[in-house]
Amino acid sequence: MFAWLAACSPGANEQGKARPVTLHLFTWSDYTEESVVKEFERRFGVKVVTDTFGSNEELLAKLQGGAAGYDVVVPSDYMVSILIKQGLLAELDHAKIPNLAHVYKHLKGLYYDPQNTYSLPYLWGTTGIGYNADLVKPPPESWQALWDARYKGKISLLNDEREVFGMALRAAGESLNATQPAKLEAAKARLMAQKALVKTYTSENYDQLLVSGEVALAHGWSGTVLRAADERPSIKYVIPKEGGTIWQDNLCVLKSSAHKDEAMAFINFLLEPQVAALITSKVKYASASEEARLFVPKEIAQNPAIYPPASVVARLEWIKDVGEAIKLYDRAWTELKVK
Ligand code: SPD
Repeated sequence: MFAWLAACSPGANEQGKARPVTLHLFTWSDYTEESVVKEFERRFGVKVVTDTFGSNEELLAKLQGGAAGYDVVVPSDYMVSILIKQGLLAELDHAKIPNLAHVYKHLKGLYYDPQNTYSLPYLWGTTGIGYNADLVKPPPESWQALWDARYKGKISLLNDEREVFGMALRAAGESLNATQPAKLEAAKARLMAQKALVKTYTSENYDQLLVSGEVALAHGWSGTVLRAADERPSIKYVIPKEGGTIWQDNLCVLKSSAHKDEAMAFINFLLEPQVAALITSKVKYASASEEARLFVPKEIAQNPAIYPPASVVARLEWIKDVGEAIKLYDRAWTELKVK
């Protein structure tokens, strides 16, 4: 699978230099293509150890709690802003990441890191509803489907406070970045009323719950639902008419990393077009690499659920750092989960 890589770029180990470095990657669950990691290890003589998280808040809590030893982390957009403010990210050396040239221009320099000083775009996607068309009739068009009592006990929501509150806010026609206490209270009341219908809040196994039929409707991320659909074709993905989240996950190096050169080499490797194409083919999220799209199978490159057209993107909103208002979200989320 990787013959072309070995041929075009000699790795450090091929020159006989053993580098006893272990790089620690902290990323989303189900977000890695094993053959890619193996190829990096082979070419660079660097071992990669992967640990996973299920939400941006979990990543932040682990880093704030002093989790030591991670080198490369993969926060989403708004979390990049927060990690920058907290002084946790290292500046990237663009000269060591020439594959940045392949990244779509419109995905660079976004609001959370205008010069890409600390982060480079990696994979992006959307948040919508995964549903089993054999069980859910008619097909959902609105977030209100997640409040449909006919599906009591067969609904899952992401275990993610910004996504869940964002969804409840959008369902009511509000911005998913609302900060007014009254709007958040109203969203919490709607989510409390919905709770009796919800089987589970999970960001990590709703694809399997959809496949097994235990869940008929899942609030979820595009690629994860599409992977479930590969296993069970009656599973479909829709972005409700009220709109939802667009997000981008990013490659960053921690300021505390002891292996910054290897971390930059790893980021450059992940953005190599054919490597990025393999990752997208596996995880079903759109690659930030424009060139990568040339190397993915047609069913992926032309799938509007993976690469949504501009008319769909226009209905989507980015989650942003809400500053001090995050305390309102945190409190409301805790109340929702404990009651
Ligand atoms: N299973 C990995 C899914 C990665 C999703 N990125 C999350 C964006 C959150 N707003």
